[in-house]
Amino acid sequence: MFKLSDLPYDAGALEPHMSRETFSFHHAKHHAAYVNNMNAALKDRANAPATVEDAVALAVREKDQKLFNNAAQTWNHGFFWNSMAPDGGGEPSGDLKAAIDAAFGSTTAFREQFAAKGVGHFASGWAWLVCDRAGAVSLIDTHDADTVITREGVTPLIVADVWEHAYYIDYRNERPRFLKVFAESLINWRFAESQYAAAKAGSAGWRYPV
Ligand code: MN3
Repeated sequence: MFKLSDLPYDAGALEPHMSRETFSFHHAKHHAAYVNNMNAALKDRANAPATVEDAVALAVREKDQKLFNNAAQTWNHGFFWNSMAPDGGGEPSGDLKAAIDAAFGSTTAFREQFAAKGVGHFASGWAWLVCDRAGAVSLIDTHDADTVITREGVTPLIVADVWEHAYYIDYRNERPRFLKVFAESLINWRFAESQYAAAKAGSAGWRYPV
């Protein structure tokens, strides 16, 4: 049985950008429900996976959409909490900063293009900053529960949840305002840099805690 992963900060730590009330629903109810539903989908299986990453891979192999939706959403939310930090107004540095400048022109241009990627995504899903094995960074959006961890050679650096439940309490219907705040004031650049270093070293990066 997998557990709901803890937040890496206090539920009030991202205020005023993301409220304690949002976390009381988004983490304690939405994320928790995905974990519970994943566990229910895995109950009584002989080949029970040892990690959430393995549960996602199993769902892909067996074309089990219900398991995939709940396992991928469990993973994506754990990654999303780590993609934000209370001091998130900072800047990327080092190799990651150089890769962002090469791909987008500047950190400011990255922030605008990342927000635009999330705004332009139709309906529910996720906006990602990813890198390839050579260290080149790019933007990807995925629909519903879809995740980039099933993609060969792709390492996620940052993700923004663009499901309405991610922003409706704090921003109502204003997804563009939420994504502007995310891109400018919430990104955990030290986490993105650790993911970037892992990708370049050929290692796995962040894993959902078990
Ligand atoms: Mn969500």
